[in-house]
Amino acid sequence: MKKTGLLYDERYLNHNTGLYHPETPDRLRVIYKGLTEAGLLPKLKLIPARPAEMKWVESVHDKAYIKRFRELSLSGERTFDYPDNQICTETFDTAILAVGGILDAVRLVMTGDVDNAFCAVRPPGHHAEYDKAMGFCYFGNVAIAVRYLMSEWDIKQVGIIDFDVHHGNGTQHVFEEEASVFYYSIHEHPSFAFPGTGRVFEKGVGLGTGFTRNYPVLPGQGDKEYEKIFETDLLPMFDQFKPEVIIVSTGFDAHMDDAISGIKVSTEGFTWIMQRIMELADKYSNGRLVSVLEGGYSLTRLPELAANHVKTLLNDSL
Ligand code: Q9C
Ligand code: ZN
Repeated sequence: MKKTGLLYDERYLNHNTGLYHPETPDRLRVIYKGLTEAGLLPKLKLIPARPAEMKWVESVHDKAYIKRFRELSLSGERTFDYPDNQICTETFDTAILAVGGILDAVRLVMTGDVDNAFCAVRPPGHHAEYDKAMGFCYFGNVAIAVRYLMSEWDIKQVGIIDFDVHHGNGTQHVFEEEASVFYYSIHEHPSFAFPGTGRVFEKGVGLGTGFTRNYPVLPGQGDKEYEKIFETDLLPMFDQFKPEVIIVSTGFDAHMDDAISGIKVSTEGFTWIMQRIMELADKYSNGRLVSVLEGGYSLTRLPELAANHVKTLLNDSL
């Protein structure tokens, strides 16, 4: 068994996206209920949320953007940059609590208080750009976590695995010129082509060339395709890169029952994926792994997906 942290806080429910938005507080409600009913809570170290220090948010985002987001959120305005990005008066504070909680989870992994952690946060982060909210995302949660690791913990090689069904454009853009952060994304393309980036030819820029890897997957594909990608491409790449810490952008929206995508990964397929990532972390990263929730919208499947995910982090039997 491993020591696994769970970042969860009821304040993550306060970001209200209105009626009929897929990125709803119910996602976290059913995840927490799923973990509870699977008997996992007593096995986890609960990490509460706390506000992030602004310097970490500013390590990835434009100060004027942060100010604009805070003001618009507090103003009672309902959308920010795109109609997809619903906001309420609590959205800014919730986004700051997501970042702060994740940084705490990273800290606990680095001090060895836990081996790894699952961060069940809202709002998600991987689409957020330097000065623009996109795709239900406001702050680049994972990118900020990586900046924190590099400047506060002297980590020099970070691996990011993003298996959310959408391309993490925001995360990629932060690190595409750097050779010390390997960003690997598997995502659907073309079909439901949001955000449209993440083409095979996007391989990094300048010194970062070769440290961004995009693997687009056609709609209709599922477990077999993901197994092929891991065995023939992702795992060999990380065998070369040897990350000191692995950060996972965990999206469950490639699930066959998730209405937002045409990808058909099964519940067991997600477990298989996470088992391979755990093996990588054990091999190169001293087990240090932080999983950060991105998308995943099937309220009926999220409980089992989250429970299996956490059992895999715990090295518990499935
Ligand atoms: N309005 C995440 O899974 N769909 N974001 C755009 C056109 C946006 C998904 C449809 C999907 C964003 C974190
Ligand atoms: Zn997604």
